[in-house]
Amino acid sequence: MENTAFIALGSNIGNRYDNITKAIKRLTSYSEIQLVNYSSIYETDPVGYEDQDLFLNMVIEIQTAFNPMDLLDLCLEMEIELGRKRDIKWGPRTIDLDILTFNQENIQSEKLIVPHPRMLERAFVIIPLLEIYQDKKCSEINKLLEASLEELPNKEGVRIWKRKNGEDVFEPIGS
Ligand code: X6L
Ligand code: MG
Ligand code: MG
Repeated sequence: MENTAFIALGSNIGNRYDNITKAIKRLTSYSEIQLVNYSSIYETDPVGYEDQDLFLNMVIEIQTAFNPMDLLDLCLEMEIELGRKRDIKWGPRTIDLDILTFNQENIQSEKLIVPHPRMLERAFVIIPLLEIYQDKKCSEINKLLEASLEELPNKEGVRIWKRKNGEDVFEPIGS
């Protein structure tokens, strides 16, 4: 498990919580993937295409033996398994799995760009990601994330929905 990746999850169709937890369970059912950390779940106003339902968004950190392309293929396969149809650009989806970072690598291929090119422009990504990085006390990236967040409008469009360490404890891989 030599690689560390951060993945953003989002859902705004059907049972959003079910979709997100199913995706995490399926991803981590592979022996090549281990869940290291996860954020709280946030309910977020849709961005880009606004005439759609509210999203649930969160970020997970994994350790993986997969290479970036195999991880991407697995994510796309899992999106289809969980019923994702791609019709409207930026439209509603049962599940969206975006690779945010893969180690410290810079990948510029046709299929995959990492770090995710728009991650620093999206409060629904930065806020949960900051939660996990704060746990790691990684101050350089924390500062970048905090500075990026400060620039963004509509941070109030990202509201805590299920707190990781709250009364209503969230169990992404079941008990
Ligand atoms: C100007 C123009 C500013 C476009 C921003 C931002 C476009 C984000 C697309 C943008 C712009 C996106 C989610 C979402 C989408 C999600 C929430 C996208 C692509 N995915 N809204 N919108 N959560 N809340 O996961 O991210 S579609
Ligand atoms: Mg996305
Ligand atoms: Mg995506």
